[in-house]
Amino acid sequence: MRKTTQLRRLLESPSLEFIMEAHNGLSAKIVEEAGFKGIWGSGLAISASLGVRDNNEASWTQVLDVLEYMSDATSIPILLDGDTGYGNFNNMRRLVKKLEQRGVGGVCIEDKIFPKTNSFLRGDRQPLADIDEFAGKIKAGKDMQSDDDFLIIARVEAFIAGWGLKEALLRAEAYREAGADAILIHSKLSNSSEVFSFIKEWDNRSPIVLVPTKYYTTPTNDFREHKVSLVIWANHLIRGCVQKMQEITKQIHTDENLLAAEDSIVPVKEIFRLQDDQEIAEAEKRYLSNYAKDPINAVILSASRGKLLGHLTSDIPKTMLKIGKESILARMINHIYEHDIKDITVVTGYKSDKVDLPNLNKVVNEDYEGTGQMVSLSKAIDKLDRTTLLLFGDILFRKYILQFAIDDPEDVVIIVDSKIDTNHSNKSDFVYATEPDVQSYFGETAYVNKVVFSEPNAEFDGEWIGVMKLSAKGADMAREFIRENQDKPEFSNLDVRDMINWFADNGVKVKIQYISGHWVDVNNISDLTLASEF
Ligand code: SPV
Ligand code: MG
Repeated sequence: MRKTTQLRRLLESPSLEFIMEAHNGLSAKIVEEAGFKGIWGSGLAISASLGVRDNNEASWTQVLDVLEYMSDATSIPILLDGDTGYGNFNNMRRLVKKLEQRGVGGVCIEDKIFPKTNSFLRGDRQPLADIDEFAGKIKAGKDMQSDDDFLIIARVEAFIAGWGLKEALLRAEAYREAGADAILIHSKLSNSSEVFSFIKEWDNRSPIVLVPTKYYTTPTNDFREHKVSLVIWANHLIRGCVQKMQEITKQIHTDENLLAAEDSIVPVKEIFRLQDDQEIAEAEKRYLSNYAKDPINAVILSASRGKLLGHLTSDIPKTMLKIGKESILARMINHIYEHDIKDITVVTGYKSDKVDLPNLNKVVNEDYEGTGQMVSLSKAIDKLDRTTLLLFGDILFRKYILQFAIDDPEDVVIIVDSKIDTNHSNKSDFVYATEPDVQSYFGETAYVNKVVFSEPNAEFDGEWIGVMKLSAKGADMAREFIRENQDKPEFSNLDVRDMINWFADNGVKVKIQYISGHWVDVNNISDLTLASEF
């Protein structure tokens, strides 16, 4: 429905309706999200947000530019506080034309003299417009509008200027006859006696609009009983955000850091949401040809200390242990870079501050001691929004191994070493597969039947090395698994193999890419020696 029609329906609906102040695109969006059916484009709030006074210091085209952002950001109508119409009848005509072009639902003009002053400032000294001149301005606006539903509301300032009820009624009637769609009767009293006395005499000649900023203690039901059509909450967003901005700047200035501030403001991702970044992400898929490549995320689980490595990990997590000149993690990251994957997230825990490589997204599993791998992975759940490589942070492997995982088009792929070293007694993730490695030479595809945490044993088909690829769909399924389970108490103990088993048990095929050696994991001192030779 056209915004003009929406606004007219609000005004003419039999029940009391409400619109709320906004002063830019963002606040307009917040008003719409809160459930309001219309927006008040407040002169006070827009001028304040621009850092100028409510005295027509911002030009009418500058106000128009703000309105364009507000209108573009929302699907509900805006009623502009058009002050005095920014000039005479001719300026009013031009204003109406431009507002219609920008999808604004209507305008309210007040019977004062340009440049105006806010009604709550020196009201008694404010001169009122000549009645006939103002009525002509309304008529000019009505004649100019091309959309019949565009609203022109006349705001009567007789009470503000101290002229009383008789003058208010005289003016309102002249404006109604000139074509005004409604009367906004304004008052600066702290009670509603003036506006209610007006409403009584007005006797429903046309819809009534109120701005109860000063008489805010009047119960809303009293407005209903007086058959008010529209109430404007005129400046409460600008006042609310000024308070918050003052608090937060004071805090940051005093603290010289962001710690306390961070907890009392919205996260950056809420800003992205309000900006509708999601839409651009989807549009990129449609319109950017190289987006089809679907950039890949890598998530490395590196939260654990590596207790079996004793004093070597007393001050750093094992992922930061140096093998030759570089840490395990640095080597892994270099491998990942070679596959043109730039978005790498490391889940840290033990001695998280020691994981300080450049260009890393770091998320922390604080409870790394009391939780399993799935809790760590859940910390990076936002990364599971596209093809994702999942890696354990304590392995070294030859480069081709990642290529195997990346190139396989299936949704869930794990790398399994079919060469089982039964002399090696560490417990690890061993796999029962639908096919052993030898069958893959004959073109058979192997899938996981089950992964068990066990000592090595010849009956297994291989050892999962801690590398997994999830396609965008696979990543979706992993995210679903996390969402469905993370509130259950047993989630804290789950490891990635439990998710693999859940996939296998629920009909999601987990493809195996077999390798034979060419990797090591670092669990104890002898692994470290092996790794150095690797
Ligand atoms: C505004 O919001 O700018 C108004 C209403 O004109 S008031 O400030 O209450 O006069
Ligand atoms: Mg105003």
